[in-house]
Amino acid sequence: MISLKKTQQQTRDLINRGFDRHIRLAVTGLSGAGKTALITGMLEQVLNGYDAKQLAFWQVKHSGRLLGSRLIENRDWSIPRFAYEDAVKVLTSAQPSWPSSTRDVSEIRFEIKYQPRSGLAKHLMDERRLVVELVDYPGEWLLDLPLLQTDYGAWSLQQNQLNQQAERSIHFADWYQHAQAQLNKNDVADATLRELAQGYQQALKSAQHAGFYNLQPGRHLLPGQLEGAPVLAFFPWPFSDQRSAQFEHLNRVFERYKEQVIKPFYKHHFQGFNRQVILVDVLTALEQGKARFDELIETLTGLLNSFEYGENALLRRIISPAIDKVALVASKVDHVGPDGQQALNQLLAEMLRRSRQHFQFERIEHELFAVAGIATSKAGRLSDGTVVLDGYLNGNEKVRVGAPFVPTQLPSAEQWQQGFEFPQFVPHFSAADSPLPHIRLDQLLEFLLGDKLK
Ligand SMILES: Nc1nc2c(ncn2[C@@H]2O[C@H](COP(=O)(O)OP(=O)(O)OP(=O)(O)O)[C@@H](O)[C@H]2O)c(=O)[nH]1
Ligand SMILES: [Mg+2]
Repeated sequence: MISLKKTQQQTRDLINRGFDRHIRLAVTGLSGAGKTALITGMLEQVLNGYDAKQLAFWQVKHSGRLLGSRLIENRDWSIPRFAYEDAVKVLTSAQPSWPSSTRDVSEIRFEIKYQPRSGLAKHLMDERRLVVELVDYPGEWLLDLPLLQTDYGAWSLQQNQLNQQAERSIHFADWYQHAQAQLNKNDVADATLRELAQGYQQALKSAQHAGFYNLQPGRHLLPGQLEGAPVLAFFPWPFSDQRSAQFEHLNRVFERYKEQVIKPFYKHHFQGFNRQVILVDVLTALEQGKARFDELIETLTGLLNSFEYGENALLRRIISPAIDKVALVASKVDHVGPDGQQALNQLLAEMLRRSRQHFQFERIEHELFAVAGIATSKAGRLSDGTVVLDGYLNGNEKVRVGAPFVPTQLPSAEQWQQGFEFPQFVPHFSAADSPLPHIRLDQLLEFLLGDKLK
């Protein structure tokens, strides 16, 4: 005889399964935007955020319905697991530092057990589960996405124009001169093409070092396992006249790069993601000055354009994503005070105006946030009303600085002339500080996961 208890358990399992939810979240951002730190911070809060006050805006936590969270095994065992524990270890070691720049793709999954807020489900069972998957990857590789929408000829013309711009040309002028001289010769050996590709790679690296953002192809900057592979042996055709055998050859390499490198990457790692964080380091771009700041806006707009969330979108054809929510996030906001964070929100809205119009049109829910995945400073107000930030610069040197100014709109010529500078606080934690402090991750979690935790 089947016991009543067993029947109840089976019913509960069935309902649980029926109600199980799944979110695959892509954290998207250029190199250095703060993806790895954000993922680490989110895991810190989800897994160890004991204090509901610290997570006041994450409703499931604040209302006491969160039963627990834990890491679970990845679906695909051939993909490295995101090194969460290592990240926390370096942040809280005797000489804390940031996790290093990401060299390869990794994934991590966690599940959240919670009590439903109300309604039918509450009577039928005690708990539900939400599984969340996060993907981390080197930001450089994101830069290849727009290549899918172009061909070699058009891409070359576009890159040539870009590389002639005043501040960029410093890094590319020598290469163009050399490339034109070499390609004008009658016989161009394969070795010459390889050498020119390497030269272009060096020019891109030098531009990256100088703070430029629009750097394609991304695998030139971080080839990973493709170091030295023939599929990377291309560069923009440096003449406006595109009729030549070499052009045709490079055209074929370019198409192979799209087919064999870019598409598989997005197919494997961005498949089935349904929510997206677009992370932007606005503060560093402000520090870098107008030319780089404008380039960041152009690069992001181009990128978001190729993500095209609507019907005929390119990525829909390749990986069929069904994105229903996008968080537009300014990162590292612990370098400024609360007013500055507010301003950053508005500034980011301006920077992404064209993309936001697109989201609006496609009816994709999107919201702006200013967050710090890991907060290295504490804001305070002095008796005279001055807002200050306390933190550490260069290891053990504790400092207090006035909260810096952040423009709410695209800066004026005068503001660019004055320039921007923000304090570079460093992590100063110990293991006892876990869960590490954050700024507004609870609001971000609520936006990204809240509707699935009701
Ligand atoms: N103060 C502060 N600095 C941050 C924060 N997040 C990132 N940073 C800084 O920005 C750097 C880059 O952050 P990452 O998280 O490695 O950036 P990423 O997007 O993963 O970069 P790639 O792996 O190179 O694509 C870190 O080394 C820190 O110096 C933050 O929340 N607060
Ligand atoms: Mg990273």
